[in-house]
Amino acid sequence: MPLVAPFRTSFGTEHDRDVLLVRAASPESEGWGECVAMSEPLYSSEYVDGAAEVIRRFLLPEVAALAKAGDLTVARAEAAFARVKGHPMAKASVLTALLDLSLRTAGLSFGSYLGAVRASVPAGVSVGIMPSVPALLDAVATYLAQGYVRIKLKIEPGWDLAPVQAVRERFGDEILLQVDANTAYTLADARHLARLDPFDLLLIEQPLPEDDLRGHASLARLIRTPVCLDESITSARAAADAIALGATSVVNVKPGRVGGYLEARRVHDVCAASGVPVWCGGMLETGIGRAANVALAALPNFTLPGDTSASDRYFARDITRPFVLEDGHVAVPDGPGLGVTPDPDILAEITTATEWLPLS
Ligand code: SMG
Ligand code: MG
Repeated sequence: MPLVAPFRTSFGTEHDRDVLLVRAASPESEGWGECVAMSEPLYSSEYVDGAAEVIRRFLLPEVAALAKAGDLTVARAEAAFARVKGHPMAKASVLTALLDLSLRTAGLSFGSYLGAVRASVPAGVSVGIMPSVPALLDAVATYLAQGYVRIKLKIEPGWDLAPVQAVRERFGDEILLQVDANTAYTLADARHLARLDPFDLLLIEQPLPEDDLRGHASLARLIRTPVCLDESITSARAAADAIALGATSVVNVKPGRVGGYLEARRVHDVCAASGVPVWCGGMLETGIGRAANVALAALPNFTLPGDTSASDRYFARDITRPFVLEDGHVAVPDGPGLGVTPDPDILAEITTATEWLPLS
């Protein structure tokens, strides 16, 4: 799916989204899950073709074995998937399709199942690295005019202080502003990153490598901007460890990165128990992944606006009914399961390959 504009981060530029969808079908109903892996392993080690292979070869046989024994539930599938090391995004896509199927069958929405306490969630927007500061200011002005309640700037060495300063000067101290480095710095950059302190950012997201928890803990003591981990938070246990070490004081929850919505809720719970606020990250999802994210973002400890933007921030035409911004908020779907389904005509138009894997 072509993106409405290229999205540049410290690790690369996305021009379009190669989407892998999982559909689970039973005689009564169907369920959908979206795999958030990118085409290349640059955000994390997973990539979309690899995820398809893991699903086909290692995950679906586990689902088939459970189904054959008459034991198939989402919780049991999650437990069975634990035998397979890693590959959380592949696992999450299958588990989400199974969860959607079972919730649709039961007539229960994702939001009610997960424990949503809000009917809509405030929407932030993630703004990529731009060719120039004026181009960035134009983009931010457009998003603010649309009603986004929080701006996140992607940063990297050479594109950090100047864009942040320009946005603060142009739009003032009132706007909620944060930055995301996607692991582009090292602890040796601590003094440089401390120069962001005067700009009163909500947080700096994942400045250091994924496995550098100790570095993040040290950095957190050297800068005033709160450190928020994204890539490093691979499970509820990783979240608990990062909090205990002082490596993170805010957490970005991405269901794909932690292996699904059950684990994402555990991350939320662990953080809540430690008094650490969370927000919902984004992976340029279509309406399928977005529906589930928006439901998750309605849980009580999601106290900061997430990267849960409206469909038109990403795609000229989404595959589901579009998510729209109303007064800076996106509504949590309340129909059974995800509450949205892909439009068959749109799906047929953009589908490049389909594989049907019967379980028996
Ligand atoms: O879905 O709005 C979105 C994108 C939010 O910046 C975003 N995601 O590190 O948080 C992040 C990035 C990862 C994906 S970048 C292609
Ligand atoms: Mg991030």
